[in-house]
Amino acid sequence: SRSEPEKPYDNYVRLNVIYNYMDSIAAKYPNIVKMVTPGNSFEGRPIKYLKISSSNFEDRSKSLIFIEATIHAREWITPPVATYAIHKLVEDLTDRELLDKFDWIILPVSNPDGYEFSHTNQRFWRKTRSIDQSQSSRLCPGVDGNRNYDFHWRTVGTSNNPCTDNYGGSRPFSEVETRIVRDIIHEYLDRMTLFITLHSFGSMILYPWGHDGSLSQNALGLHTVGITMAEAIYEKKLPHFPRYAVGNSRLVIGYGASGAAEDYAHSIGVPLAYTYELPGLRQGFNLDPKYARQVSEETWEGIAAGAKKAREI
Ligand code: ING
Ligand code: ZN
Repeated sequence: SRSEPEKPYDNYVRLNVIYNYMDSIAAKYPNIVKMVTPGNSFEGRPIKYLKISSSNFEDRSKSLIFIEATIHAREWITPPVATYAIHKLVEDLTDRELLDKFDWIILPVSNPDGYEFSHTNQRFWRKTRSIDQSQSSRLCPGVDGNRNYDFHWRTVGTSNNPCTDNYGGSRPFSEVETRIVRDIIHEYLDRMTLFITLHSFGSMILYPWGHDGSLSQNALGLHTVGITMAEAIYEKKLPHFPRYAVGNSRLVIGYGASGAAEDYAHSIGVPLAYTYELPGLRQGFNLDPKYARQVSEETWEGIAAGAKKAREI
């Protein structure tokens, strides 16, 4: 007998396990789930996302939520959280309202090259694996995807030196991995109400503007929904997990950064755009995988509560 595919939200798993899970979901629920492969990474790995809708995704009638993860390779708790969201929406259905009221796009691994490299070569690799024309880039591959977006690009908390971890790239959107995320946001901008980019670590919910610490026109909405998300996580978290902090990215995390996904999405018109810094406890990027399921469950509670709150404001 064939065994069930391994669940990518109960442990840290390699890219093929995540993709096998997505493939199996798409094959099993063809009326709800569509697999999209918009392109390949720099090293030629497919980048895959799921479009999830209880009606017809293409009739564009519902507001849309976009969850993206693993632009930073070493942040291993982020693919479990993204794939668990797929599980809850498609397989579990206890939150049926969330499937009825929204369409969803879930992209669990936006940087597959870096993610695999963090398994095979360097555990704490952060960037993509691209090389550009410069000599130093050949010596030091990779661009920080969360500094590569075209919003105050390469001005704050970033570098023009390819040998640093926050290298912004040779130009905005130099990376195919960030162009793919950009293109999803643009394609569905007219109905995208909520964008969440998953990172670790720190137990924080961050919102624009990350480059200068100022607040956007929609700061009240961002804070209201952010607080709602954090409260829902609080209800579900384990006692020894820290309480989430909610606020402006630069103020809460303590450093400014330009060219981040959250700021770009908000700057072009996504009303609610967040960076989640998932818990690291004392272990940081190496959060014990025994907590993968717990973090996935509690974070889903935050996303679900935020989605419902977003409908009120
Ligand atoms: N943290 C984010 C980073 O890219 C961030 C934090 C996001 C700062 C957006 C400013 C704006 O540095 C991680 N863990 O990558
Ligand atoms: Zn990150």
